[in-house]
Amino acid sequence: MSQTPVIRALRARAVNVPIRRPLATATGAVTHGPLVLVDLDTDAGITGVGYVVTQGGYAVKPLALLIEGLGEFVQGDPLAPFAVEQKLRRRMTLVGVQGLAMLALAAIDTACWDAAAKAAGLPLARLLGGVPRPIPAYNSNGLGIMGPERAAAQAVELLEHGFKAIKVRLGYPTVAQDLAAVRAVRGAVGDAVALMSDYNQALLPPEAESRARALDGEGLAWIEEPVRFDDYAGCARVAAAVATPIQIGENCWDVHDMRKAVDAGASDYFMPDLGKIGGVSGWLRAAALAAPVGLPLSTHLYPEVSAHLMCVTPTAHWLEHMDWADGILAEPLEIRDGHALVPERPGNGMRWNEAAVAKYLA
Ligand code: SMN
Ligand code: MG
Repeated sequence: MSQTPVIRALRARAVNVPIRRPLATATGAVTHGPLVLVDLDTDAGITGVGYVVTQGGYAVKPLALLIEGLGEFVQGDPLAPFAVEQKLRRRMTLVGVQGLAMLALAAIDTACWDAAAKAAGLPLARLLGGVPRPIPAYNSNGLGIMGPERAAAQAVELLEHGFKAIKVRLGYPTVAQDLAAVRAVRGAVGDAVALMSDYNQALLPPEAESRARALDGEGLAWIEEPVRFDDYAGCARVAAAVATPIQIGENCWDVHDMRKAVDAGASDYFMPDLGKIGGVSGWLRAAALAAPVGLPLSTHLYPEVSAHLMCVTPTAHWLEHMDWADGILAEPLEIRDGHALVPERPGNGMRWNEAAVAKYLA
């Protein structure tokens, strides 16, 4: 039996990576990917990597400090992702395992699993017992709140790489404008393209219900986050009122929030965020919670690691493709015929483009 490597050191770097297609959502504009990159060194000469998204450049440096601070607790520990995760959770109990603290945990967890897969010489999907396969992906880049004309033009661009699914952001001042954006995009891409939509929590339940009813005949693949993410009863009300599936999940912290949403019948679909759900370990629990209730799971951001996880998710649905990390990756996730190709390299497949990282350091 080979020996389990030991964790030597954990380094975190804050970067702000310009994104190719800036995105205006109902809650604000995104121009840069605010990422914290983690490198976890072991005594076996293997380094595990992972990143988390902070959703704001102001948070990248504090989060990097938090990650390095937490990393000190696991220096000298065996490279055992579950044991590391449980130890850190216990240390964090009095802070609360959510917000930046949860993102820190997720970053370390992701890097641990990457190192473990590299130590086994297997891609993460195989280490977890799955088989890499092409994962159906939608192009979620761009298509912000930009008016019907610009949205229609950009929608056509987003069909690059054989994408057959895209997502339009809604939450315009009026329902008539929402409808105009949806119809303009649909007119530009045709009926064969799956069209997701996203309100980013912009509405109160009564307004959400009436807007969802107005959109119900538009053939949308789903309506995402019509109300604030943790108003599970309000969300269930919208879901009950319309035939179009309701999608939520990207803002739920940990599988505990997800469980509340599931118990409330809040949505037809669910999309955990790798960071907020608690990294690879958290995702595996989310997949286990979704399986017995047949809840289709899609991913949110983090397409590189999420693609591996979809290979071991019984109710795997859609992968969200966001290219925010492409600018700092030596080998960005490859998309072909609208599917993400899960790399066969050992680990999660990510390697930093160090020159680019140096350029975008916060
Ligand atoms: C989203 C989330 C975070 C940043 C930009 C956009 C959006 C999505 O809610 O689901 O892609
Ligand atoms: Mg969303």
